[in-house]
Amino acid sequence: MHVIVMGDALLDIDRISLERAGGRIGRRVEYVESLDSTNAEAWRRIEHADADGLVVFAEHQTAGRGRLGRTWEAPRGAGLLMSVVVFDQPVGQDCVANDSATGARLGVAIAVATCDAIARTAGVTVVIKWPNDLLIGGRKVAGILIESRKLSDARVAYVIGIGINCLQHRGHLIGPLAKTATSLEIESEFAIDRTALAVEVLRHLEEWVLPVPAVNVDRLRAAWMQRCEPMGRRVHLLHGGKAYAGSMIDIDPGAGLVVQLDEGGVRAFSALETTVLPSPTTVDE
Ligand code: BT5
Repeated sequence: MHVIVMGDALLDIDRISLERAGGRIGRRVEYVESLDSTNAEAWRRIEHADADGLVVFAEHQTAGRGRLGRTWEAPRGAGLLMSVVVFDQPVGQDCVANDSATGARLGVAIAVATCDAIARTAGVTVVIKWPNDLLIGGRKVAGILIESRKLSDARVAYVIGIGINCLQHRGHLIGPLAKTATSLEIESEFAIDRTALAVEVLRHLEEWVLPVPAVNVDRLRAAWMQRCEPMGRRVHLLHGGKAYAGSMIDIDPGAGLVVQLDEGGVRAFSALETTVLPSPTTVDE
């Protein structure tokens, strides 16, 4: 892990709290300068009765996690590293639907919200790559990790982890990331204010994520389709130990990515159970 201090502009947690006053997401904001993982910290704090809407921020993670055991790397102070806790039952309202598709719809809503927050703050065009990557010019600028657990009172808790590359220069993106990753500092013509970006992400999550259990699936699908990689693009996927190749044809917010398979037939792949494989360059790039 390369630790590079990115100057003294730490996240302004007081400003974030103030901006989120009255909202559900960000009603409690915690800041730990350095920790293992903001997602891990959010789970540690979830036992507190009042955790719904809690957001944990950090400047540095020693064990930042991606999906499926992968890692998230960011120099100290360079990224926006945050985790948001959402319970499936809105505070003070009737219990909402809690079907298995809620998690999948949540993934779509979070990607749309984060995509818009970045685009708005940094003035860049961001594209969603299924299931959870946000790209600028084909390079990953942000990743999303959604974890869920059933609580003892039968509610489901979600921890939404978001990592956004903000202040990294090209020299900070080392090893394989040199070719695959980028940052807002590299891509935007504006000075990047991580605090303003944090506020914007929370605001967009409130707008997109909270209505998810009751949301109109067509609206979610349309939002994704406006922001995603072009349909028709080829994909190589691993699901249930078997590799699949085909062309993306649709997103089903409840079921996943819909693919026209080379072997014939159409099938949906759920984000939770599917790994996107690198495509052979001769075929895809
Ligand atoms: C993700 O996983 O993209 C989800 C990343 C979520 C990170 C946030 S940070 C705050 C919160 N707390 C946590 O502990 N995690 C969340 P995945 O699709 O598995 O992508 C991981 C892969 O992305 C790695 O294997 C690398 O190839 C690549 N990668 C790692 N760090 C990167 C970075 N800073 N920028 C771009 N790509 C990166």
